[in-house]
Amino acid sequence: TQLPTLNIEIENKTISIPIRQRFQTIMKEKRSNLCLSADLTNLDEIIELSKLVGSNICMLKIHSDILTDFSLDKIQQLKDISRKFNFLLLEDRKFADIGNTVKLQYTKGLFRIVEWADLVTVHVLPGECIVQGLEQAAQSINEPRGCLLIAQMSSKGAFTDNDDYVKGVVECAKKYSDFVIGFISQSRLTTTDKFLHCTPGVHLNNTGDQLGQQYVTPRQAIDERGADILIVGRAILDSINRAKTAEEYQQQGYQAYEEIRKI
Ligand code: 5IU
Repeated sequence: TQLPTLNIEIENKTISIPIRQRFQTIMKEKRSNLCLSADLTNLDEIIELSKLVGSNICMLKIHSDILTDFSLDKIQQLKDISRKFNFLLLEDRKFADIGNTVKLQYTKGLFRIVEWADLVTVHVLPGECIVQGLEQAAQSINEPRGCLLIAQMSSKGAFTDNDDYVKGVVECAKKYSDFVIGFISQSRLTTTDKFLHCTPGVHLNNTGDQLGQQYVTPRQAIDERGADILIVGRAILDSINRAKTAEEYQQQGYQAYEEIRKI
């Protein structure tokens, strides 16, 4: 079954764009490979922040389960802003259960993630059934949906540092490549450009935090860790001028991306 595409009107013509292509178009048009990780607990604040940095980012990542003021109305507002500024919304849900359960977690409960998140993150620990469950659920929505498979993690001592595990994740991505548009990774996993490699653990001034996070610079993330997309949280959130810092990460990130990936 074919996943739905987003219909966009350009010069009175309706053009259908699948999510992978849409992501790549956004990156090129906005000259941005920056994903802001808005790990904030207030959705009103995220909404304000998304207007401030909307033109600098290609994606906004949130954790809806840390929000103290979540409502479907407010998340719709965020979705509208993401359309206006042309960035994707990623719910960093890190699904990790059996197919039937993730289907419910994706569509039901307070958050009804499938209704607003363009993309979600997924652990492949349960096997390919997790992707099957999510893909099935996504077909109930008449908008393009996709996911990023967590292949590797940035934290110290991560059990994803295992070649067989990572190989299995890549195989799964290839098998479900309509719905899986890329990875959360710490190295280049495929030779084709089909899968977007999104890399967290990026900071210009720090090397880590007190809880196992490990940082590299934007250039290192692209050059040494094989990143296409830089996922940046506290480097921007904790800075004195979030807008200016976001612009710096956008510029440095995209310049390194163009040079290193030769796009
Ligand atoms: N994140 C990581 N590392 C990972 C994965 C996800 O840091 O391996 I998978 C998330 C956690 C947080 C964001 O939401 O990316 C990074 O935030 P900071 O840039 O503030 O460390």
